Formats: sequence, structure tokens, C-alpha cells
Amino acid sequence: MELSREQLLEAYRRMRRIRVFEEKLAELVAAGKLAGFLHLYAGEEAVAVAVAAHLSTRDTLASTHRGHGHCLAKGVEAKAMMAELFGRATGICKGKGGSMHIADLDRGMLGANGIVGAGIPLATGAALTAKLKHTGGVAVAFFGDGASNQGQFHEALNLAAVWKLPALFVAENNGYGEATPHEFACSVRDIAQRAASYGMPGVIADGMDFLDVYAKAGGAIARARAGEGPTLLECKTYRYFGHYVGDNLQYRSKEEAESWRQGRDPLERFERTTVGEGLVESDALRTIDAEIAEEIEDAVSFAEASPWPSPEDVSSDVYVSY
Ligand SMILES: Cc1ncc(C[n+]2csc(CCOP(=O)(O)OP(=O)(O)O)c2C)c(N)n1
Ligand SMILES: [Mg+2]
Repeated sequence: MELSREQLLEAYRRMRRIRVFEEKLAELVAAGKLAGFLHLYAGEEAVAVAVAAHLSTRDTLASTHRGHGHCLAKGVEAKAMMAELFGRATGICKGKGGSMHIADLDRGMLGANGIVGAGIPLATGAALTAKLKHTGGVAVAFFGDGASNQGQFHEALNLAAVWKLPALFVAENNGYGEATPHEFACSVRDIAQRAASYGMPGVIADGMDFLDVYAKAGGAIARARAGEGPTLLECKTYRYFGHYVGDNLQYRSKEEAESWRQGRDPLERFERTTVGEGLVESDALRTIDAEIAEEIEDAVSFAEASPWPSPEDVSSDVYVSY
């Protein structure tokens, strides 16, 4: 095992943080305490955390409308994200971004994005910057199966391959774009097949398995850092909640949802393997569970007690001036 006990515990902590953060948001919406359009990442935790485990702050990441998991995996503070979702002045974007526009440039988190597929060319641009400036950094784009049918996916992958950019394209294939099944909208079974059109490797990982994603993302990122160009990594995964909080889920069966959870849940599976192989102790995981439960409760209290942005600040931090 290439990962140390500490690294494994940190990976579990991040996956647990995402799970509890997302479940808390669903609860807050149901209780009428939180408004706005939320797309939850629960079920897909292993993808973001395993990819981000290979990244440091010199590396950049572009996210999606389902971006909380990517932000937390990249190290954005849960407290500042929660305040952002509550629209408070203490939020990571001072309450002006909200769920779909969380960004934290100090941590290389280029932003969630309300436009499906728009993170792909942004990450490609960041990879070009890294290459031209010789930063040694890698840029990662996360996007869904639906986004892989967008024009910008194809344009960006082509250019990234032509220019041999240090980029990783992570397709999170959760089987649906809103209520449309992947098979209905996509010309190939595996999104990874599309890599062949652009002369880059196409790799498939089990997105419910942290260790599988970690190994495959690691190979692709090492390749990118070595100047050998981009990779398309498709992670087969599933979102536990609906497309957005409030989705009635009529387009998929309970059996289907259960078949992705039973024995495959990314946190349970991580625990089974790592505890089973004697790499971490279950007590250590339970301590993390308790710490995360408290951290998320504290984040909510912090957000609820935080001030609203003041009307005088309505036009500050909205435009970038050069
Ligand atoms: C350009 C654009 N088209 C349509 C939408 C509406 N929309 C929001 S999310 C979504 C589905 C995206 O599916 P996928 O890429 O598979 O991501 P997932 O929601 O499954 O994570 C759509 C069509 C949008 N936000 N932007
Ligand atoms: Mg999808």
C-alpha cells in the first residue's frame, strides 16, 4: 500500500466530511432553514477525494453544479462553504457565490459552475497556464456524463491533446443528466471510449472505490506532470440524492438506487478494505465520524450566526479589474 495510515485517515475524513455536509444540507432544506438550488454529491465522494489526494495548492481544479464534494476534497473549509450557502458575509465568496459558484483561488479551486461543461475549458486554460509558466502544476476538470455530450468537452479535449497539456479530465458518470439516462443521450457506452478520438488514454475506474480511483488518477496525474499530456478518466458512480434537493426521483427505481449502495457505498467499502487489511483501526474511523459530526454542526451554527452582506457591498467583488 502506497498510502500511509495518516493519508488513509485523511482520505476517510474528507469523504465523511462530504457525506455529512451533504446530508446536513438536505436536512436544512427540509426544515425550511436553507434556500436555493442544491445538487448534492453524496455517493460520489470517492471520486473527488481520490483525485484530490494527488493534488497540492499549485494544482487547479474546475468543478460543476454538483461541486461541494470537489471543494471539500480540495481543502476548502466546510465552515466558509456553509456560510456561503447561507448567503452570509463570512462565506468563502462573501455570500455572493452560493452553491454553484464556490471558488477558493488560494487552494487552486477555480470554481463550481452553473453552466454544464463550462469547467472543462477552464481547466484546459489552467493547464495551458501551468505549462507556459512551468509551474509543475496539473489542472483537473470534473464533469458529468451529461456534460460529456457538450461541444466544449470535445473542443477542450482536442486542444489539450494537441498541446500535450498537464490536464486530467474526470468524467463522473452517475448514469443520469437530470432525469435522462446516460444510455439515452450518449453515442458510446463508456465515455472513456471518446478519448481515442483525441489520441489520449481513456481509463475507466470504479467510482465507488477510493483505492481504484486513487490508483488510476495517480497514473494519469504522474503522466501529466511528466509532460506526456492529458488523460480522460471515467469514474462509474451514482448520486444517492436526486438531481437537486426536491427532485421526486420518478425516473429511477428504489431497487436501482439500493443496488449501488449495498456493499458498494464508498465509505463502507473503504472501511472494509482498510480495516480488513489492518491499515487503519475502526476506532480511529469512529473518532473521525464524531469529529466531523461536530465540525458540521459548528459550521451551521457559525453560518446562522454570521451577518448578512451589507447593501453597500452589493457591487464589490463582483467584477475583476486588471
Ligand atoms: C449549458 C447548460 N445546459 C443545461 C443546463 C441545465 N442542467 C443543469 S445540470 C444538468 C444535467 C447535468 O448532468 P451531468 O453532466 O451528468 O451532471 P450530474 O448532474 O449528473 O452530476 C442540466 C442539463 C445547464 N445548467 N447548463
Ligand atoms: Mg450525470
